[in-house]
Amino acid sequence: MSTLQLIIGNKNYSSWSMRPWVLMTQKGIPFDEQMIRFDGFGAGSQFKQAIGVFNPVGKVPVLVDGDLVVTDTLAIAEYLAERFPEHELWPRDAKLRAWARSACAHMHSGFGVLRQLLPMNIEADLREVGARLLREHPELQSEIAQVESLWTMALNQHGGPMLFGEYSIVDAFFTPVVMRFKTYGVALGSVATAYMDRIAELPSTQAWCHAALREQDFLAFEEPYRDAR
Ligand SMILES: N[C@@H](CCC(=O)N[C@@H](CS)C(=O)NCC(=O)O)C(=O)O
Repeated sequence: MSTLQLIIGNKNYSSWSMRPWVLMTQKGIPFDEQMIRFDGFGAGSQFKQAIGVFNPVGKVPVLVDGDLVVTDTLAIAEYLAERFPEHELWPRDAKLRAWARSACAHMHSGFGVLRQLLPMNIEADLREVGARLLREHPELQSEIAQVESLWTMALNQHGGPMLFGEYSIVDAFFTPVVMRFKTYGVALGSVATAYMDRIAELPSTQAWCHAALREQDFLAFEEPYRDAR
């Protein structure tokens, strides 16, 4: 059996790459990582040239399993869940699994304002920017409230410690949101805050964040709010 290869972007910035990376790391699924540094998303960028070999859509993450190439986080998560049933990447209970899938699907296709206005930037402290954005954008407030009520309902109804019991794909999907809320100083109620802390303290999250902090890149096209580090 060949070793899985996960192709990712910069750890400080690439929220989509973070999801399968923390999932596989947290669940003990071995893989080799290949990082393609972001230098721009234009057709002529080295990033697009390099990722284009694997993914015609030109995005990370990409999972390579022998001669099989799987693109897109949701498809990667589903592939891993099928390939490693013993790791229980989805909740075992059918109802919880359905709810976890709903939350992931919504994360994948929704929360557009949050994703646009609060891009992931693990290294940065943007609490003042966050406070201003919250004042200026009621639609951002409303998406944050939706995330919080999704987390709180799941945690209150299903007992934690993670959203639907044990750590599963859905927790990996919300990990970059936790990172964003910390960077932009988004304050939530006690149940959601405790969940954020549990996610931030996981070995997988810590390992990714330590590597992100070691990166030296300042990518202006990923930095709407800063001129330098
Ligand atoms: N729907 C995709 C989104 C992936 C995505 O947008 N990745 C970003 C990096 S975090 C990317 O590669 N962007 C390049 C571009 O937008 O051209 C997924 O779930 O994997």
